Amino acid sequence: MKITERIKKERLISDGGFGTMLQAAGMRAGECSEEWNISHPDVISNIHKQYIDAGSDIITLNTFGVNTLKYSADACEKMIRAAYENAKRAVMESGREIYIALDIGPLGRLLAPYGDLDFEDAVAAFSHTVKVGDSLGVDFILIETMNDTYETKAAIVAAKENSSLPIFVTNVFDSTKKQMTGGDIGATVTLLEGLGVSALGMNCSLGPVQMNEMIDELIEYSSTPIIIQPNAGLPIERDGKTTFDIDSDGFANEVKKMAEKGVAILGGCCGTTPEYIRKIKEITKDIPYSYIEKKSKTLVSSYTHAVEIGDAPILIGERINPTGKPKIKEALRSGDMSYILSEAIGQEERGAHILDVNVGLPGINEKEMLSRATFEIQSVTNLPLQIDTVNADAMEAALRIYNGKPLINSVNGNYESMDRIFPLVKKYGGVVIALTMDESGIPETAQGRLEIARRIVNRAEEYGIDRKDIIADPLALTVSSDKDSAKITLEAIRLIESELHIHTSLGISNISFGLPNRDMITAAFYTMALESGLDAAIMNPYSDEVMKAYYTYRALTGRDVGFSEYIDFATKVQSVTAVSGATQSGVSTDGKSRLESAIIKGLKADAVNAVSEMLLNEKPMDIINSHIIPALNFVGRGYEEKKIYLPALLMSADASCAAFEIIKSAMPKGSEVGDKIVIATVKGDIHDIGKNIVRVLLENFGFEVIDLGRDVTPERVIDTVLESGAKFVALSALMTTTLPAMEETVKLLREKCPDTKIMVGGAVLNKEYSDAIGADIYAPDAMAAVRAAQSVFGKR
Ligand code: THG
Repeated sequence: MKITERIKKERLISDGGFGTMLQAAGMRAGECSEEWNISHPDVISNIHKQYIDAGSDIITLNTFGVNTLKYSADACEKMIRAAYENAKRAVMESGREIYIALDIGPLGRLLAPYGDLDFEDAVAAFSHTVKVGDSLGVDFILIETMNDTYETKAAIVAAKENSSLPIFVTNVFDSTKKQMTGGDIGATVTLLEGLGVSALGMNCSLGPVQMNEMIDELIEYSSTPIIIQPNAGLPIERDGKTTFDIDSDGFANEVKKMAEKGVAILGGCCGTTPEYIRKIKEITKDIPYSYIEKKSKTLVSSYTHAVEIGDAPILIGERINPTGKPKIKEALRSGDMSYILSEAIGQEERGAHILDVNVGLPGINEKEMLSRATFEIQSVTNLPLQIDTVNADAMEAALRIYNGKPLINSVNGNYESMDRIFPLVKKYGGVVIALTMDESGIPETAQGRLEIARRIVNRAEEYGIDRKDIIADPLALTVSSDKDSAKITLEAIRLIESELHIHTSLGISNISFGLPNRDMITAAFYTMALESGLDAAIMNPYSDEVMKAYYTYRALTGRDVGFSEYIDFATKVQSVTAVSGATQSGVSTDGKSRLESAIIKGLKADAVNAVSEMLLNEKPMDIINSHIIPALNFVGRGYEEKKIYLPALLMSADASCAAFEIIKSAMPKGSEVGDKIVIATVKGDIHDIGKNIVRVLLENFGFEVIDLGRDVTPERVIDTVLESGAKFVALSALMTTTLPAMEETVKLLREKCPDTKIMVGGAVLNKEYSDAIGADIYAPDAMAAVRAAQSVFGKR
């Protein structure tokens, strides 16, 4: 039976930590574990066998780290083939129905714009692994230990394009319930369900106790079966060895609660041996199982969070649209993104929840421009986007690189439109706005518009698209040419919601076209529409009248507890004269604060322009000290307070770096001497994302960083420290298997360079471990690393 059918009927048990077993079998730190598929086939096969004997229904190929960014395509293929042969042998010997998962882990590099790996290059690397796995006959694809939603999307797209196997995805959350690049549980579930995975959940990094605290939230969002594979608790250091703090009985007791909550697949990650699997099999065997309940929330997402449509009124900012806006037209024609990016930020600051992105203009390449705009806008704002185009190629390009589940504007009741757009929705995920019009135009009656909405919902269902992912837009048309148009549109809103039980949107600005003082009519219409049940308005967030209607409606309908939002807005509106346009509300035109705000907002081009102007009458060092450093500190503080996420921190670093380059060329040579820091990912570890992030930030805070890269021997670290005279060393490790190499490096440093400060960090480390191996400083994240360096060098 297919695994997707099995998990409808019963809970399954997966295997435990493979690295743990390999280490026990004698693999040394730093060895390529997948190479063992070829050099030690019996060892690998025997590990699978032990898990099967312990009760695993699922075993995972030893292919976690195999990808074409690390090894040649040929070497990858050989390792995957050997992994499959080893697993197949264990399955044949067992005589049981065991599912074999092709295991895909992270590539070990960060995607652009935060890192340097292009989205399509990531897709290509994953595609190779998928093709090989698919040809061998695995039962499903397990994309695991993912900590960046964008990379996860690349892996899923690769899987869908090269195979029709079920896709399961597990993610790594930290103790604040976020992925490394900021995605929370809602964003994760929304993205993954949009892409149509068959199971989703979490693994690694945390133990079962911490994961149990997150499972309720996972289940609240998910209609997809949940898979959980915790570590055997948190890592501890004992006699030079890494162990974990929960034994098999403690583990099983926690996992039991997960089974009771309805988790479909249970297993383990680092530190969990066949003993752990045996215990969870035993303890869960009599717990009744039922398939996860279907949820009906309409959700879109950005890389950080999900936005629900259908609960509170939603504001969709309409300003990134060239219609009637000469400035945007000019920006699009010249390819200058900075104006568009400031419009994105300005609308976010004004309170928009979602941003519409429309760059259609005669004479420009819309496909290229829309995907570029989508990519750049999602790098400077946390808001979900609404991709708005009638060009299907442009739509596909933008949906592909969008980091989340977008709104799609739009389909209509014409079959040609639906048959073009729905396959894209199915492939990339999205909530679609359904315009109630077709080849014959817009029906004059509300009933006519309802019938088109019904047709669209039915057609979507044929494509496997749920009605919760369709939002009907019965079209607001200007009242200036038809006195009944507002009335009919509002009636259509009511009719559609009561008959079809789907949510609605309207472009409310349309209603006032051709009339004086448009905002007056638009705002009144908006209130009427809300009262008729409108869920989302495409609107101008700079319109005080419309924003007043929004806050007032929330207050009067009991949504604004304590009237706090109303009071906040009302007092602001009183003291500010009309705000119109991003130049006033977004980026200040004043030279000084312009650089600071450009860096804070991560606007690179703006930062470069600002700094070039400033250099005409300010000293380079003054610009650094009075503008760049304060801006970076501001962002750094926001990150520490969890108001800003890692990608935004890196965008700011990037903007400041660009500004810094300009300043450097204007500075007298040799006038600046940085404090030196040697940084390395330890021997055996090829995951250097964390290390790269720390390097970028340290450089941006003015330190001179000597980056030794990844898989660095202790000897090389020592030699570099001695040669350079650096007094500070930063070491990172991501895998438990390389922790011994970190300890060795620390030991050797202590011996040969006793006056050097040693800082350590990485996903598997914690303070206790850092103390146990004798490091001076444990940095839980990149900003903490900067703060530590500042305090060591007396810069704080
Ligand atoms: N439904 C859906 N999508 C839509 C609409 C809708 N997209 C387009 C439009 N209607 C909503 N977006 C806009 C964008 C701009 C304006 C109005 C609606 C607008 N522009 C002014 C003009 O044309 O004169 C210029 C405004 C200015 O610069 O201040 O009003 O109904 N699904």
